[in-house]
Amino acid sequence: MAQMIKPLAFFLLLSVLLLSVSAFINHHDPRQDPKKEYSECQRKCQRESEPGRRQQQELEDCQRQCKDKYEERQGKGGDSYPITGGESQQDNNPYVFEDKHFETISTQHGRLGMLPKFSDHSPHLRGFINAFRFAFLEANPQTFVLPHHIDAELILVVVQGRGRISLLRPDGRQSVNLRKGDVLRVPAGTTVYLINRDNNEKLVIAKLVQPISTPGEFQPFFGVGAKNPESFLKAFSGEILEAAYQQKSDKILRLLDQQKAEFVVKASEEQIRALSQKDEEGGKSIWPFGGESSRNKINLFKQRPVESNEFGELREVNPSDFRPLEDLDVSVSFANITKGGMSTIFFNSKSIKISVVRNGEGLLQMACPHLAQESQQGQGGSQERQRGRGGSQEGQGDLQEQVKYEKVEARLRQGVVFITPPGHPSTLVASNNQNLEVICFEINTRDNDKTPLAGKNNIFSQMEKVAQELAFNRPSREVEEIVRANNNEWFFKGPNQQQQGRALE
Ligand SMILES: [Cu+2]
Repeated sequence: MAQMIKPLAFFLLLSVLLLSVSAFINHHDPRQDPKKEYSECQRKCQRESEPGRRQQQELEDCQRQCKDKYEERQGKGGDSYPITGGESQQDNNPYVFEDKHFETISTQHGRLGMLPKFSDHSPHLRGFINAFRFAFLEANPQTFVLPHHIDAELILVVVQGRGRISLLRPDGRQSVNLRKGDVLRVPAGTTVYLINRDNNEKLVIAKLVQPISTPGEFQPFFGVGAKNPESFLKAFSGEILEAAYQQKSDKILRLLDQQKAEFVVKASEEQIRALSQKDEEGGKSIWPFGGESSRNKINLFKQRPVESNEFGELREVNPSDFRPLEDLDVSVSFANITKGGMSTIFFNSKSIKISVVRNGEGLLQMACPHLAQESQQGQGGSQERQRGRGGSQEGQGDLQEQVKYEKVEARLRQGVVFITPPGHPSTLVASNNQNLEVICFEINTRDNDKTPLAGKNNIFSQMEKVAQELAFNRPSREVEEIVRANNNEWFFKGPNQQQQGRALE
């Protein structure tokens, strides 16, 4: 008997140790923040509710307990955190961001939204992606965004609307008209101002931001502004300003105090017209390259599709098409999936993808080994204990982690942002009512392969017959029957109406 207990005790100790080590690595102490604790609790319920593990009733009880605990900590009535059964899955999704995740500065005439550092959202987004941030700018019709620079490299994609951007550099000004689909690089420290030159439509710009001094952190610098934003010139003393501008300092300060509006200012029709000239390029080109690829903008929507059929199309702007993307090693793409269609299941060999839904509704599904490991670690302790009670003698074999994948699923609608890490197979499904339009920034794009797992040229169909037989343990004919049945490439007809309706409800 004692012989049996010893390994068992060692075993329990080891699993407790492993658990605490993994909790330390993930370094989120959920107790610090009731919201986080609530999310954590909900996620745990979800994990433990996999078929066969827990019944629906038990899941609901578990979720209710989380909610009760949360309310208790918040004090009843005072919670602003959205607790609705349907939302909870999305709240806990480490790869998906919705409106509420953005840090937003709203003013009368526009809005600036920024996602927190990815690692702050989830321990699963700790890596290389944190060199970047995602932000968007929204300017109302006929407005002017005050001149500013930031300590970050910027890639802009015009999601919607008609604008004009001016880039100020020591050697001159470049002003470029913007329309939807335009991709533009703004070098770090370039002073820019913008107008929305449309009468009706908002100007919406998605931004990939790469801070250059502190990883993941950057600041705007406004030269003009009174209160919010304040002009950075007001940080200097009167004598310095007088000496620098050779004017009385009160005169300078009076000038700086005139702008009463916040960072987006209403403009008159005449002012907009006066600023809406043809593209003009003063001074040296910002890009020290010759030829076509030195253009300062390119239109994503006008690129010839790299994949296209009746179920969808994919357009791309790569560093080879647009040299200003080269040093950041980023490409930008646009998937337009026909209503009722889906993309193939595929993975990116190297690139990390940040996608934003431009239009439509749909579904994301992705296979993630990390979440599955987390679930296994979360359950390891109780499983061991059960085995212990049952007197199992299986011993060390149980310590082996199983190779498993958890389904990451998210409902997509306009403005939702989601991350697809490299190697993770995923697919997008458009709803039956509307095309699903998605704009993607792909980081680490050099030599990336998009590897299809279904449809024409999928990698299973490229195995030798014998390899197929060995891998699947079935005659090659049977394997081929499945992996070669779908002859479409990249975009397919989606799951049938009924199933999809359920998934998308
Ligand atoms: Cu993962």
